[in-house]
Amino acid sequence: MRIGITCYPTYGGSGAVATELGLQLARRGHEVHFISYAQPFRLGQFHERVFFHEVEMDEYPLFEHVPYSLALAVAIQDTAEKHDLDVVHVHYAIPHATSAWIAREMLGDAGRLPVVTTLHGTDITLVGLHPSFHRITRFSILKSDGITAVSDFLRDETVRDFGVPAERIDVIPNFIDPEAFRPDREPCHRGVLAPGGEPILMHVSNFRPVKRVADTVEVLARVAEHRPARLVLVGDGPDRPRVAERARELGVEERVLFLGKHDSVAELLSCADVVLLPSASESFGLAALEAMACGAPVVATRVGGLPEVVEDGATGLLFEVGDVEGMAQGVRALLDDEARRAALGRQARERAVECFAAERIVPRYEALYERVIREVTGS
Ligand code: GMT
Repeated sequence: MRIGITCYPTYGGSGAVATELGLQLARRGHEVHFISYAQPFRLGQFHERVFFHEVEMDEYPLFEHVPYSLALAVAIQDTAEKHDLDVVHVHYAIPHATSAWIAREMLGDAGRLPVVTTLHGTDITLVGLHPSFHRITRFSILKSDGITAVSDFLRDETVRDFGVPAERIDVIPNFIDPEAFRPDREPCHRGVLAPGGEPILMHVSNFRPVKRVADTVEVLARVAEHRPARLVLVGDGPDRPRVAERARELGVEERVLFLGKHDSVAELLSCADVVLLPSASESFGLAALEAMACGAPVVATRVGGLPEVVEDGATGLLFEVGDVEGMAQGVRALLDDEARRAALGRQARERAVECFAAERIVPRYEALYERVIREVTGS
């Protein structure tokens, strides 16, 4: 099939998932056309069947904000016509599902273009609830020929808050490439990340308020009262200054390493002894799955879709949002009992491979594309 994919190219789970999906589809023989305002951040490698189409936009003095949704709609229509796309798969409903609907309307019945929308998280649980977006998000989701959500939690939120019938939503979880994310990734950076050989706590995110990154520093400070430990923070975003300030206030800035944004998080996650994900909300928590695939137990919050990824007591530990004392005690218990920590790490790897490997999940997207193409075009 010839598949168009639209996503946010910036650092975040939805862009990572969309990019990996495109690469996996290309490896399985499909032709993949990414359509976005910039090259997706994980699309570094060349692949003979992967193409990137940049959305062209013109600044004009009259515009306070360039109407990206319209430019994207035209780019989708152009790419669909020039490359005879069989289906367009958009990730994150706002504004991608709307742009895809406009493109399909402009193509008319002759070029009837099936559209699949994947809901990722805050398009439903936060941004989409805003009065400026709610009605058009609902409209655009319902106009999609196929709808997926990355967790049962997110499907249920979509049913409750947007009135989308449950039977229209396929739950297809996020996935990982178990060869890319694995415990023995080389080169190993432990010597750099923890020169004194201390255990490594790690967190990966875009440092937005919903991630509660400062809680990772609170956990580290409590653990460090009893034993050596380092906290490696991967990523960057609006909360980074506040996190650095909290580390200074708690007197642990020497134990906290800010690494900034990295595309190769797999090499880093495979150095972690425990990965922390204390989010206030997560529809899935791709970072938790990537950590599990790298053999790291995950200490996270019992919110959203995270309990569908992290099995409490088996592949990690789950706590209420803000329970930094509980998380610190959980981390200490794991670090004080290496056999148990390693066992949870092995079980985390097993669950990641058995339940969330690309070879299990990607065929579900292929089957969905084939279904909507049959339903829409009759062929
Ligand atoms: O929803 C967002 O904030 C954006 C998105 C992203 O691009 O990071 O995150 C969501 O999609 C990820 C991939 O499906 C999920 O793993 C994240 O849990 C989800 N974020 C939230 O629900 C806050």
